[in-house]
Amino acid sequence: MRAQVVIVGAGPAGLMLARLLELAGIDAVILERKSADYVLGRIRAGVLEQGTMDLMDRARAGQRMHAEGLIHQGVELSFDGDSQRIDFAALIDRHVMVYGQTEVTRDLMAARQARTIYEAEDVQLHDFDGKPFVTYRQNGLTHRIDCDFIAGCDGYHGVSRASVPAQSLTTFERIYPFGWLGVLVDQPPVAHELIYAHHARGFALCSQRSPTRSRYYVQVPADEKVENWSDARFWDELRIRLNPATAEALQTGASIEKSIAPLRSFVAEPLRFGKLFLAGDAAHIVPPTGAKGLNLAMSDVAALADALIEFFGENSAAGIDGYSAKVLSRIWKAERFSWWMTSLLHTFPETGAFGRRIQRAEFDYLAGSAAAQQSLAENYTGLPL
Ligand code: RFL
Ligand code: PHB
Repeated sequence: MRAQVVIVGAGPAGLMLARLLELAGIDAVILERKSADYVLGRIRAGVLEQGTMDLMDRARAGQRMHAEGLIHQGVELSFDGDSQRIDFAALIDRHVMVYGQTEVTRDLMAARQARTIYEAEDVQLHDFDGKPFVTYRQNGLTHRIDCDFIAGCDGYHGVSRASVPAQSLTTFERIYPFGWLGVLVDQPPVAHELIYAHHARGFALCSQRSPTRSRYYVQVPADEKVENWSDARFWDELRIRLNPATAEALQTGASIEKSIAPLRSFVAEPLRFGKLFLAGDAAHIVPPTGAKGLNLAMSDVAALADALIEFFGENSAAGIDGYSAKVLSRIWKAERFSWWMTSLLHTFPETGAFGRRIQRAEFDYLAGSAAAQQSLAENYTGLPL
């Protein structure tokens, strides 16, 4: 088999890239290790930046998002019970949309015309410095696809970044000593907007998926086990960390999903190795506090799609040559913002009394400064692509 581009991974990055290439008449094949149902079963991000919404429209997959997504004009931050709303609309005339990653994935899968090869085992990348090809196994048979380029959109644990010789790659990493325990529940959200809360016992987040489905998180130690958390224990802990009026209004119920995600900051450099490109979580990880992971994956593949379209359409390598430097400059800004939001809102075992006073001062500065709020709003709603 032959394709112009082989995309490894059918997460949001791989599916969006495939769709943008398909609309430009470029023949791309996706190889995905899991089944389509498995990919759709992952509960992850929930907030879309304007640039991601625009990209869904460009992919002609935005119809349901516009009908069902919830536009949010701001978020609430709370610190030891004191609240501050950050009004995106008034500060910078922008907004975000609450629409789950699962729905984005479903819409992109539905829009795609060409075939995605699911349950492709043992994907291997070959000769990406010369004449690239990819092999995989399915039903006991090994298949080979020759191609012009390979796009590694296979997430943090994928094969693409792991195929690059160690001496060609520099990585930067910060592992946080905590994770997020998340619960999905079929109850109306406690508030119209998201609430990010700092409490002496740790961070909490009130998010949502729809007017009848909510997503809540609490910070837990990195080695915590989900089995230790009954629904009752989760709701009790969440209530403690919210301010009293919010805790009172919280509507609880049986969880329909409960899991712990570790928090990590990670960047690989560069993001091009001959005919291989990395994009999305394969290239970088942010802690979820800034709601940037999915959005960064989308902005990477928007740039990569444009570079490949320029290469095939105009026979110009300028776009692919510039890809790595271009996206890394935006990636590092999102890394900074996610690290900053995480630092402000979580409790750190090593921080001590001095560190908590600094966090409090940061919150008070934010509450009293339109400039500081504007900076948060600008980053949260998404820096220009
Ligand atoms: P994905 O979504 O991980 O998709 C990668 C795909 O590649 C497949 N794959 C392979 N396929 C073939 N061969 C191999 N060897 C392969 N290895 C892997 C995988 O099965 C998968 O289908 O990466 P992508 O497309 O770059 O998208 C990135 C986003 O998914 C990610 O940034 C966000 O979901 C991050 N994230 C969150 N972001 C937020 O903004 N808010 C959140 O609340 C939030 N929660 C999360 C998250 C990420 C999590 N991970 C990665 C464990 C919660 C979790 C648990
Ligand atoms: C979510 O709804 O899952 C969510 C929202 C905002 C975040 C992280 C996760 O910052």
